[in-house]
Amino acid sequence: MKRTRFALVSLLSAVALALAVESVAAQPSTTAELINELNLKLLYVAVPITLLVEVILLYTVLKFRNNDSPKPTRENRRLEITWTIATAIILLFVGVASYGVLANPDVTYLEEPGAEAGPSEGDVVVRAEAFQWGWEMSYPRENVTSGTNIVLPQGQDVYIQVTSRDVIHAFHVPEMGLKMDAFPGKVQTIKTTPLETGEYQGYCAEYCGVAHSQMYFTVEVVPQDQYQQWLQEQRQSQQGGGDGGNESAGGNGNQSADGNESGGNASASVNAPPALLALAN
Ligand SMILES: [Cu+2]
Repeated sequence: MKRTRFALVSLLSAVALALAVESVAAQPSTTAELINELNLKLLYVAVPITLLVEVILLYTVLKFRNNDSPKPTRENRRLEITWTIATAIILLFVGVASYGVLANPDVTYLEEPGAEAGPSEGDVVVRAEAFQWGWEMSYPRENVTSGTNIVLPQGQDVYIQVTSRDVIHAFHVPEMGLKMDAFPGKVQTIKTTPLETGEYQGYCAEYCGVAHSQMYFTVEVVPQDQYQQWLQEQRQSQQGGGDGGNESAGGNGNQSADGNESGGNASASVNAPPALLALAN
């Protein structure tokens, strides 16, 4: 009996330790930070439970391996109350920790009026429009399009409005913890704050036809001043065309070849051959 109680006490201590865990190493975005911290916390709870179960299992198998006439366990109210309470505490911790992350606007952003303040003056609004088979990224506030490349300033609140032109796609940037379905005729918003500069790979995460696997895009996080400079360059190079008429915003199979300084962008949108297009229709 003492042994069991000892095991339960160590389990509870491990859970308490998990609560005190310091934050994970630098994360690409606030969203990734929230998700990865929760993952680590849950791991701190799950590992001791797994070990406890495995140890009891091994002990039982070894100890009773030659026991042909086992005696049934007698009722032990104390033990039953202890493990009920321990389980309740663990589940409560998991529930509260998960809900805290799920309800955070950087993980689940709700656009209900009054529920959550929308993008303010200095925030970045990006529109990510998916189509068969590629992406058209644009900055509606700046009247700028950027092909399949998104450039974001570090440390600034970002709102990505995900939508689709045709079928259901999904916007997914695993490293930054961003994922959202892209529905035709519906705009769903992701809110996040990029924390680390760098280039992050994104892709379509909803099977949408023959060239689905080529629906790549990149998210480039740069310092604020570099972002402003990039924006300025885009505005200047796209001035002539105005809304929608510029060279990087063609309809089907656009190439986004507007030699911007982010160069080496290997993920140009898909130029689907006519045969593939015919297949899909
Ligand atoms: Cu797709």
